[in-house]
Amino acid sequence: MGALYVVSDIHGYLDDLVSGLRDAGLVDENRAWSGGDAQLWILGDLMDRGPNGIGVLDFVRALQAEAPAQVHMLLGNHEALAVGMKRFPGSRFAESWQINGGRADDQDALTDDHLAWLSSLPAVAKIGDYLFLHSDTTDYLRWGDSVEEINAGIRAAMTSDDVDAHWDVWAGLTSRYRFARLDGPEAARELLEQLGASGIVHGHSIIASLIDCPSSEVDGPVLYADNQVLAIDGGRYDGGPLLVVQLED
Ligand SMILES: [Mn+2]
Repeated sequence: MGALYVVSDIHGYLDDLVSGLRDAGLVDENRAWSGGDAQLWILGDLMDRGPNGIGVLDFVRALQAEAPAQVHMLLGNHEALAVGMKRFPGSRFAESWQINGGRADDQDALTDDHLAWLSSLPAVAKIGDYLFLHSDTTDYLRWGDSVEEINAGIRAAMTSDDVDAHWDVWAGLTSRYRFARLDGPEAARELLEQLGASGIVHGHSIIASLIDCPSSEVDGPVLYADNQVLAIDGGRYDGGPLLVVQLED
């Protein structure tokens, strides 16, 4: 396998994403894929909070269309929120959207094509010995006992007409800090054993909140929970960096 890169929680910061990928050699000055056989995994939350969620969404989809074996995207809670808002207007999603940085310009620009893509995203992935998740939670196990079952269960919920099924995805992926608690290392060990991997990589909970410092002081990913868990969300919307992280074997 070629080099492996992860980035998460873009939240509308298109220019930061493009320059981060360019610095990593993954895209060229025309925003075209230049990463060869490298793999890029985007761990969710393209939209909301920041300035240009739809621009990020369209850029990621264009890059994926250009290099489908190289560019991959996981479902984040903000993707679940955007789909829930669009499909169930006037439901309880509206209040969550309001308090979680939802942006009307993004939401209004979502097409059926966007929705179909967002609803079909995998929620978890196992790449080599790594387990990629958006959220630092074990709630994924509510949808299945294996990577395949979890993804099938969440995809079924995301494509169903049942508002409660959608809500459960949003709620499950919104929970956090499971691996930062006192028994976090044990929870991580159990999840890794269950899903057959040896290290978790996640976004969602900003690094500043995990190590108790301002986001402006964050300069790289943080390994915790007995070195089993890597947090990569630098907290761009909170004044931190958008981290494009190359993983080692
Ligand atoms: Mn999130």
